[in-house]
Amino acid sequence: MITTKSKSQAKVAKPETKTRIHLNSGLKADGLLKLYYYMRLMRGFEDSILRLYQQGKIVGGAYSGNGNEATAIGSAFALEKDDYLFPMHRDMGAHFVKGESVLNLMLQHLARENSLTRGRDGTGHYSDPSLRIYGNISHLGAMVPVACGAALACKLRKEKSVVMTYIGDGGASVGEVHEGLAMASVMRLPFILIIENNQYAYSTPTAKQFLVKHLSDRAVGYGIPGVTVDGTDVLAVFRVCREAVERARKGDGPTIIESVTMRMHGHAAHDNAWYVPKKQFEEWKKKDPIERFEKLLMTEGVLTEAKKKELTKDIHAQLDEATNIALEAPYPPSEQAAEGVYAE
Ligand SMILES: Cc1ncc(C[n+]2csc(CCOP(=O)(O)OP(=O)(O)O)c2C)c(N)n1
Ligand SMILES: [Mg+2]
Repeated sequence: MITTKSKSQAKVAKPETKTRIHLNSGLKADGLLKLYYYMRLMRGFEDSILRLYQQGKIVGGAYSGNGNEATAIGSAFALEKDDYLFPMHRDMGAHFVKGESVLNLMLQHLARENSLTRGRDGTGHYSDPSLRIYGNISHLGAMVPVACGAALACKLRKEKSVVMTYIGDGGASVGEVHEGLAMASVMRLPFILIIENNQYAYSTPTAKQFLVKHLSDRAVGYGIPGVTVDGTDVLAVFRVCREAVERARKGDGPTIIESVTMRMHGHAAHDNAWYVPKKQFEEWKKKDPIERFEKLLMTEGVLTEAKKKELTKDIHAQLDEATNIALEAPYPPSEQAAEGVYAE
């Protein structure tokens, strides 16, 4: 399935409602339900974050990966426990898949003292080394060489782990992305780069960002495989990522995967995305990753209305509990504000 551009002309998935999700993922019912659960949890969590932001309980920014659930979940689901995940700001669900708790992520967003960054940050700039999650570096592109460095470490230590990271359609233009890929390819590092092409980089549409047909076409310049996948189809994303992970684990080097999605919200909560044509949102709404997958699971008899109700109740209970605990938790003492902010 994954081939270099010269051998295959992977098609960019257009937002058509007709596209059928493929079931041949090698996953059994429990795996399929897990994908669904994590996508629902991601959306539920981010909706909670946006509500808390509107209530003035979150300072700074509040980001959402609405529309990106299939990409974040399908990709991280292809990783094993000992693999490394370097997620970006649209990949909240990937943290959950890798084992992060709802409470830890809630504490982090509410900048509490007992959060992963001890209240120094209220968005995605956090890590949890115990789960091999290294959360995003704010400077777009900078994380790619860092993730490649982790992949080099895996290779030097003869570990069988692989490293997966993400970049946006806009971030993919940053020079460090090229530097990282140039190194990862020639050193055949166990590295997977997912380019999340969600049509916009803040207010800049992709037409003003690049001229290649598919961002995965760039792989040919590094001599590595590149594939474009429908980023609203969780099983398609999972399949291409699993293949890339297997290649990387075997020592065959990196893969670039372009996952085509739509950023269904503004850049962050402060942005109402006035610059996106309404029609574009309407077209992509028909391909909502969660609704598509839910429909498929219902048709295949994997999901029932009763099971959906039970799962919805469980997600709401988890979110309510985490929100209540986090809101009660203290902020860090102000006299410690400068501690742990700079490297020694
Ligand atoms: C080097 C750099 N330039 C600018 C920014 C400010 N910034 C943060 S996110 C963003 C848009 C990124 O767009 P894209 O890479 O397409 O990712 P998306 O937000 O669409 O997922 C910008 C300009 C930054 N963080 N780093
Ligand atoms: Mg983008």
